[in-house]
Amino acid sequence: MITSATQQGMMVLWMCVFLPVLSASQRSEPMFSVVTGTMLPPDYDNNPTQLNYGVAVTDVDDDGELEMFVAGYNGPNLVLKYDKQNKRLVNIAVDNRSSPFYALRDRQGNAIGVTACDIDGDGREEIYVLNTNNAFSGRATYSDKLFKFRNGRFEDLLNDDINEHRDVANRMAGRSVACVDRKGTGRYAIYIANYASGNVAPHALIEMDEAASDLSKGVIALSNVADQAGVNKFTGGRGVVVGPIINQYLSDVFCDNEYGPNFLFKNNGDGTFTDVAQQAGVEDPMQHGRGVTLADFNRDGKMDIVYGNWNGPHRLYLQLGSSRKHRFKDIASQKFSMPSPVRTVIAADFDNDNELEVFFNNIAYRGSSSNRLFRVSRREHGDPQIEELNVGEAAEPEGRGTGAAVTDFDGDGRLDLLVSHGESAAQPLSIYKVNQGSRNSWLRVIPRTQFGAYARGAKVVVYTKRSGPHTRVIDGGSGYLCEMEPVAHFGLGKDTATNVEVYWPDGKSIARPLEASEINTVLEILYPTGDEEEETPEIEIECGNGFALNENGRCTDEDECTQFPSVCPTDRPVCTNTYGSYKCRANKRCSQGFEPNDDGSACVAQVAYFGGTQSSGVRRWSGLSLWPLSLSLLPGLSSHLQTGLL
Ligand SMILES: [Ca+2]
Ligand SMILES: [Ca+2]
Ligand SMILES: [Ca+2]
Ligand SMILES: [Ca+2]
Repeated sequence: MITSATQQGMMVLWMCVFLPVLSASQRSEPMFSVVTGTMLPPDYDNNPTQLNYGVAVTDVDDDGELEMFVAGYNGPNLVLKYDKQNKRLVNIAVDNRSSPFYALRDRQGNAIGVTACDIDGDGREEIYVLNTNNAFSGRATYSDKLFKFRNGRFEDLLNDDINEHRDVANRMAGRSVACVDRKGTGRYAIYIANYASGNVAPHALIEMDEAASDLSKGVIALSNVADQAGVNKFTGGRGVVVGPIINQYLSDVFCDNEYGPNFLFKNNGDGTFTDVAQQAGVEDPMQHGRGVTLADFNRDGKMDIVYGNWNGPHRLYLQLGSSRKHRFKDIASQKFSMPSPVRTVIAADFDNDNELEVFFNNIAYRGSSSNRLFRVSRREHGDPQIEELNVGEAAEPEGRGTGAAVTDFDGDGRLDLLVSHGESAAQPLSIYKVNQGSRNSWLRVIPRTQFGAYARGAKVVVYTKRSGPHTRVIDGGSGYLCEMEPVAHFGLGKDTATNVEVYWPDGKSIARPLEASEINTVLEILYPTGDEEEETPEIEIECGNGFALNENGRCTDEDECTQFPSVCPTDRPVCTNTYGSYKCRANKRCSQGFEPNDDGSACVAQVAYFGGTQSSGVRRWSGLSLWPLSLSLLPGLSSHLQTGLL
């Protein structure tokens, strides 16, 4: 007998599965082509058919090129390196005990989350792997691993004698991990989004204890500082992303959680954090977060947050407000927010046309579920426009997608996409190349820490002649269980980049003009030591329309309303300064709770502060009476969520 409640649940599922297929207009040219067959054909050594999860992009072998570390769940972790001669990817973590990468395989660990960053300040990134052996939540039967290159090979620091009794070997079932330079020292902490079971397994933050360590002897003592940093909360941890989200340069942390509100941890500047998710309107407490990433979609210099909710509405939270009040509003369109069994979410300019795309990796879960791609284009004086693109062969409707990462492994200036699969079926990895935009210009910027490592969490701004400033954050962990390449990738289309600014997590910054010869290249930018600040650049910095150089040599928004008091026409005399421009509107008075619309022709409700229960994406679905019900409330599904899906 099928009960009516079960039927309702099934209807929801059927809608999840088929609505995206019916609604995708797919008029554009396909974005991705599969190249797995030539780049990484499935085989036992390099691309085994196994359960894989997260992917981190880091320089594992220290040769200056980036590799992809893939978390293997029921098989070894893989380290995929691009072989330039044979134009294919090979796994350098080979099954040979004499290999320096042998320990990275860690066949016993059920690895899901992975992230890399320099925790000890030697300029080389360590690799943190989160394992979830035999547990969905709470205590796991196997420790996480923190691999450091030492004594000619990778070794696990958590297994060192000194760390055995420091309560740092995270034996909890968690999900995502990410790197955060919480004090701007260039020595990173690992943020671990554990999945709590009651009062077991709060979020953890593990870093080197400098006083207890002796770097000259290779002794690295680790501490869990989650308590003192104020992030040791109990929740169903899922996605984590790090960067100057509401701070200008300090690294903040955003977590999208399951069975509980999200966290937006504002960095207080002293290594502690305060959760401001409620004030910012990003708690989304009824939804179950998965993949998350940061991007500045409207190019106002403020980071926006985009994430997927498991079979719930996906969010595109645009950051509003001044530097003191941090508020976000969900601008996801109906198509964009369409619930799906989502895993990783990536924002990147895949076709180098200088507008960002958002890639949703969906897991085929009780039926097929295609991956989807949207372009989010900036609009002058309006919220960005969202259009669905044809994802091409990366749709993989039967793919059991569990993770994905971008990097440009063959160095042609166009991003490549790796998708991992697992969970409910063993599938090999797949590799995609972008078909579109081969004639567009690009620029790749790699900032380094004071120790020479990748500056995860640093902010990179590129100013252009026509499309304004483009802002990127060097990824310290995003997607879902993943970490993208430590590179700020800028598509330029036919535009010209005029100068670049980098802001490190300690507030240090540099600005320098770009020469024509630097377009279509990779720029390494070193941490400023102080001497180079005095140098006078040979060519002048051009900030572009609406921006001017300030006394510190940085491009800043011009306040046209103050500088040119009569800049607005008499029929629209009210001037509002905006980032890179200004707005003029008619003088209209509105009653409390309302504000004039953009042109001052009418009063509209003020952008509310979404106190937390529902945000606009939910309300848009009110036509479908079932949507406000989260799937977890439907009988028969909650137990599956609790036990089956990682
Ligand atoms: Ca390398
Ligand atoms: Ca290191
Ligand atoms: Ca923004
Ligand atoms: Ca694009």
